[in-house]
Amino acid sequence: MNFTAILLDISEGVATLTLNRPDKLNAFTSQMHEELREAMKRIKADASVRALLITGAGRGFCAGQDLSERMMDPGVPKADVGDSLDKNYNPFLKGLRALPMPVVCAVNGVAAGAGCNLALAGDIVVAGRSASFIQVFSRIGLIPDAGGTYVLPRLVGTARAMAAAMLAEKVSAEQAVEWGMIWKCFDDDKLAQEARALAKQLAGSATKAMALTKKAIYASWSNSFEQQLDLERDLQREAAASSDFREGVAAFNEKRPAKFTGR
Ligand code: T3D
Repeated sequence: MNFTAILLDISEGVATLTLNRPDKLNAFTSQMHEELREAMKRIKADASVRALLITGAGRGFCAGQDLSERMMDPGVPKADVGDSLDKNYNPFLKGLRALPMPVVCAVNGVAAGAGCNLALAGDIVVAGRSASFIQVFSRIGLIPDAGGTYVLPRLVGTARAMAAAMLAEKVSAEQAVEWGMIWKCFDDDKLAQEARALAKQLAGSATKAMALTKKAIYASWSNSFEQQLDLERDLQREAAASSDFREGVAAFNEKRPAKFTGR
């Protein structure tokens, strides 16, 4: 499959997935979803990939579902948006959560609707200073989807999540950092370079430990303290069985930088 609605580049251990419909602020179409499915297959199958970077082409990150695919022309059966979530958005978001490597989202402009919640699905989210986040759904009579009602209150608390969802006000990148919704923001002209450097740093880290860290931290959202301690014990056993653990300890004792291989 040739990609047009997205771009996929794999180099230096980093897969960079760029949403590529800049004239429509990278709104999701069925074709884009099809290409994203294929891209995720390729990323998972490529053992050289140790970090995923997601960004948008042009002035936006992603404006959510392309609403021209949801025109309600008389006589045309209504799209079943539940089916669209089941078939497109939810598997993609579950795939990102389960991906055994860090996912960095570099939000280069407006992130609205499902585009906002895709941005928040990154394990580490960075943004350009002029970027913004909008839970735009209420403006068109929908509820936040693509994980928004799960992730947002956990990141920023119920009060902010509820107001963001009901009022659909723009949250600036700086405000998002202040709220703990994202990790950092950078000057717009530095974002691509900073995000790439971050993804490369992660790609050179102990990938197994990264994958297990993300598993543990997300599991903590629904675990008790006791369950979480048990999970840490189990996952730490797995991490300690990796050659990267041996390398990390050897490098420390030999006073040299570790050379992690991701195994
Ligand atoms: O249906 C299902 O499958 C269920 C899943 C739903 C998930 C969802 O994401 S629902 C939410 C859908 N998204 C929206 O409602 C956002 C609509 N867009 C906007 O509100 C604004 O565009 C923004 C606030 C994001 C940005 O505003 P602004 O002023 O910076 O840009 P603009 O001029 O509105 O947009 C630029 C172009 O992109 C424009 O096209 P044109 O006129 O130049 O040819 C605009 O129509 C197009 N565009 C932006 N968002 C969408 C879009 N076209 C189609 N669908 C969009 N979502």
